[in-house]
Amino acid sequence: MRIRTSLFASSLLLAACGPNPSGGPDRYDISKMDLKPLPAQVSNERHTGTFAAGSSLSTTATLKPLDPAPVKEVRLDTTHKIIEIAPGVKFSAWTFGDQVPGPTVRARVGDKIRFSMTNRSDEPVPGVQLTAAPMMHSMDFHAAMVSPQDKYRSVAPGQTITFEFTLNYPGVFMYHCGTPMILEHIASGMYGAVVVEPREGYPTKVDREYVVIQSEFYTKPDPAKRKVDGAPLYVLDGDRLRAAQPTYTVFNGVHNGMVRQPLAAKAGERLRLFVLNVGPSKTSSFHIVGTIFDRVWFEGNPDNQFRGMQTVLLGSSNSAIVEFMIPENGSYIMVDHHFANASQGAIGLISTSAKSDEKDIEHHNIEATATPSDPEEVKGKLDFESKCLACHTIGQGKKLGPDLAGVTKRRSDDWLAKWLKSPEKMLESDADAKAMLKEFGNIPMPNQSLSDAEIKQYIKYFRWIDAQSAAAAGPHAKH
Ligand code: HEC
Ligand SMILES: [Cu+2]
Repeated sequence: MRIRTSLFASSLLLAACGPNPSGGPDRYDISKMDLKPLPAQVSNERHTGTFAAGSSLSTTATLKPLDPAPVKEVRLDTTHKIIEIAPGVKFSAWTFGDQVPGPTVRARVGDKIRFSMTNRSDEPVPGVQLTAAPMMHSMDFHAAMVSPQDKYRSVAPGQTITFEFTLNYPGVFMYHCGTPMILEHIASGMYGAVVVEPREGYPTKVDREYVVIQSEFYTKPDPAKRKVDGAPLYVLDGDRLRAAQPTYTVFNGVHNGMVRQPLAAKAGERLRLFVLNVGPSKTSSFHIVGTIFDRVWFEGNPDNQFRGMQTVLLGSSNSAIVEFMIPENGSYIMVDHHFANASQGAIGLISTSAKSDEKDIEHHNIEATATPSDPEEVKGKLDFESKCLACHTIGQGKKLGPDLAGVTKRRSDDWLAKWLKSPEKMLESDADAKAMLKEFGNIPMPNQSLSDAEIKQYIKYFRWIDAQSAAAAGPHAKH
């Protein structure tokens, strides 16, 4: 009797979801789709004013709720502008909607997107005279089913293209510039996401929704040594680009951006992330430390469902919706589990404390979000985050190695320089180093092959940290 009931229940489920081979209604019935969009229009009219417009657009990681209008007017103009990939790293980028990644479009199956784009790559950026030369650009929506030769045409600076299409499949779709060299246009920042909900909405309820877009940057210092606001300008490194050797791999356009500004959540909540891997050339092994994906909808379509996953593998332009619980208070770490990519900046936090790790700030009096201003200190901080965080923390207690908050108080600059140059020599000859080795379970710190210039930057960064906490502590310092 038990068996019969559950068989009955599962056949009901089968009938209710997905294309049904036995002849039931197919929700992706081609004969019911709009596959006859009007031809694209190209004009010499230049749009002025805001670079991105439309009530379906979200410009940050927080995804706005669905706008119910069945026709979505979307404007994403292209610009050339300087963006900041990491603190102090100013990069000459090309954009949709004047930001990288471009704004996220949210719509529903059956909705029509009425798109327009003016190529404004020839407009000077206020206050900056350094942007790249004007350039042809185009728009390729993976969410559309249209003739690329018509809709994805390149338009010249000053021209406007408009076209419309109907959304036939749910998913999280990439959009990008399709003008040759496509690789260069994507690597310069021309991409974003379209979230298409199923016609009937998602089958689950969640408390918060965020968009996480992974992408690579390939940078080199400007050969002409130009500067922006006193900081060196970085430009696209074509050799690294073709060799698929990024300098930064990031979430939402910024190196460790969501470490400095974590996404908010509360214990007990259910979250939905819309995750897109742009590439252009690397895969992402998307994982969140501390939880399990209750549901994964590969490519953002609930028909492609996995349960209880630890990691989702995303090729270039693949996506997924992942849903999970925040089990208890803490900071849950989003990473590309290809750790070489994570060490280049593909790390972010979902945190239950708005000011992340409040306890530790109180303890060590360091603002978690504080960033030094001196370029050498900034370099030290970035290098520290990518090379040393595996074994050290600053103000969060010991890991494999000591907590480095206060290290400039217990060691001289000379000692630190010698240690960083050659820990193995120090462990042979220096009594303090030997004592430390003993305290850390006889695990020696591996030589990090640092240059003298890098060592100087680390020490400057450690000095800056200790100066911060001394200033914040004032006369009431506890230790
Ligand atoms: C694989 C783990 C590991 C990595 C990576 C690592 N360290 Fe260490 N570090 C240690 C250990 C362990 C010690 C403690 C001494 C020992 O046991 O050799 C240490 C000690 C230190 C000390 C001395 C601390 C004190 O209190 O005197 C400094 C400074 C330091 N590391 C800096 C760095 C920097 C900068 C980097 C990144 C370039 C780095 N470490 C990368 C493991 C590591
Ligand atoms: Cu382009």
